[in-house]
Amino acid sequence: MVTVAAQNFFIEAQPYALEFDPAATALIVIDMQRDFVEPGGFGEMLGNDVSLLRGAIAPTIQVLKAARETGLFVLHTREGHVPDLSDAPPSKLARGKLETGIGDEGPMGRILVRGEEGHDIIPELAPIDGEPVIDKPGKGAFYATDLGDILQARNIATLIVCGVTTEVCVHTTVREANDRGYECLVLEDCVGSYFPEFQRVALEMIKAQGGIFGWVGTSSAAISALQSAASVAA
Ligand code: C5J
Repeated sequence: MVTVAAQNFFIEAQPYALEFDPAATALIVIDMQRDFVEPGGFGEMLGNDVSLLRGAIAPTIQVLKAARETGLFVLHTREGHVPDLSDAPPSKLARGKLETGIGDEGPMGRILVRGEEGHDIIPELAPIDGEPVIDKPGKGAFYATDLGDILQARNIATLIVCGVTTEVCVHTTVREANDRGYECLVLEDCVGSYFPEFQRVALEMIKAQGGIFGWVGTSSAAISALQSAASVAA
């Protein structure tokens, strides 16, 4: 791993290239949990085809590798609740009138409950030592978490965002981050939705109107920018 220098680089993106300082940039991987990506979890209980999310895994592995090699700060999030569900609003528990819903026993343990198998990040994208894992009860990663404090302590200004689902937890987090002054780049092939139309429109919404709440790019553009930063720092 190299130590990143305080110097600016560009990532090709839409609506225009995003200037970033690797020392002030973090990669955040949102909710790549078994509950969303594997059969038998929350995603499937909602009636979704979870295989639709799996396309985001391979490019995210490559982005994670490049980020780690560049010395970028990497964080992960997980959506879930404490075992007594006291951090889950009754409205969330009731939503969908599910036969098997949040807190109920499923094939990977209790659905969306911390400490259960389904709540784990998938092994392909497992965090390594030093990478914070933010446990969040909501869709946004800033709500009821210490994410804001962690980012501030490191003077982070830019977030590169991967994860699921594009129109729910990725969107909510990016909107929260944008309102707090962060510049967010969402990597289109590293985010996934159960609904192809939502994927397309959610990405359009981010970059529309001059980048109303962020940028959209690709894993290959991000990796090549990170590699340039790593080669300068080496
Ligand atoms: C959802 C998420 N879709 N991580 N959560 O309920 O997007």
